[in-house]
Amino acid sequence: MAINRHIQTLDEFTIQQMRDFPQATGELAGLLRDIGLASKRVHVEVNKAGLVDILGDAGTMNVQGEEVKKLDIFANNQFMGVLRHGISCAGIGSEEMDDIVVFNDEISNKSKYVCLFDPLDGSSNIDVNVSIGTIFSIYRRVSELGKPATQEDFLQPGNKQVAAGYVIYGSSTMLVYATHRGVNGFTLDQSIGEFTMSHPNIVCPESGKFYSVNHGNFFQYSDKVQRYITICQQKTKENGGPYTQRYIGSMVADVHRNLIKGGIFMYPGMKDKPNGKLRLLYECNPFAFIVERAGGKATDGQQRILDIQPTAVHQRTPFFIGSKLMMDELESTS
Ligand code: P6P
Repeated sequence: MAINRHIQTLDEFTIQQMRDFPQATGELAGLLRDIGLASKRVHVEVNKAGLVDILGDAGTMNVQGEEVKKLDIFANNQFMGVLRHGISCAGIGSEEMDDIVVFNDEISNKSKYVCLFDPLDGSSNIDVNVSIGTIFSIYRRVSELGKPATQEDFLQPGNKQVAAGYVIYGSSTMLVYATHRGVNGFTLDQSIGEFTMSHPNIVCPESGKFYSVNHGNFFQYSDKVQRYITICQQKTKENGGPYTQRYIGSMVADVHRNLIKGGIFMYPGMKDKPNGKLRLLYECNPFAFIVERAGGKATDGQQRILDIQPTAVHQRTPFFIGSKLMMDELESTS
């Protein structure tokens, strides 16, 4: 008997979402389609890294003072190109670009959304074949439609995000995105070149066994964070453990695992870097939006990530994210 197992593609899903909201204009569906297209192009390059001359440094430094890998630049150009020539985005901010880029053409100025990207997070892992990812954040503009987007469109708190997501280029390529309606995961089916629904209605387990942190910085962390890490190390069967320390050094891979299986990821502030390393707008806000939609929590150690009022595109923040009960235990650690 033929199995009529219709697997919904990303485009079919976003169109279905529109049917549920007759007032929807289709711009968000179009924006997600554009991001999916650029992600497929990045997937092709990432999966042949090593075969062609795209490994290694591009010989330039980004605004963070980090060596820029050639794939970083390629990925940034893919997202920039697709969105600039689409009809759903008025401008983008990116880890790879010093300032926001306002597309400022007649069609783009009428678009009601702006996007922020980390086009290829974890790029230091490219040369050693470790999973890397794209992270994106989508806001409705606060500036006047018909005119160019402004800085204020990009400096909104994370709780104003319309949608957020990531693509993980790993053993398979998956696109996960969240709206206020929930979190859904789509795996790239290379036989048809489409992202297809593989993880509907993702829920972050209330607790888990994974804790993710760079132990090399242990003595740079606050006493509270050190005490919580020690608590994790001392967990036994009797009190919800034993825990496993898993830290890939690629945030998309670490947070994705903890989202699916339960766990906590921490990039705390340190004595010499009180705001830590990770960027608020295009790394922490998108993941905080996704994990909260899935039932988890995300803070900077003091407040919800999503409530932080940004002041600069590339600002950093300490970052704690994961299963609700594990985050509660961290917060209650004295
Ligand atoms: P560290 C990758 O460079 C990244 O931005 C994140 O993907 C990752 O979680 C973090 O930095 C790793 O930083 O200092 O532990 O190597």
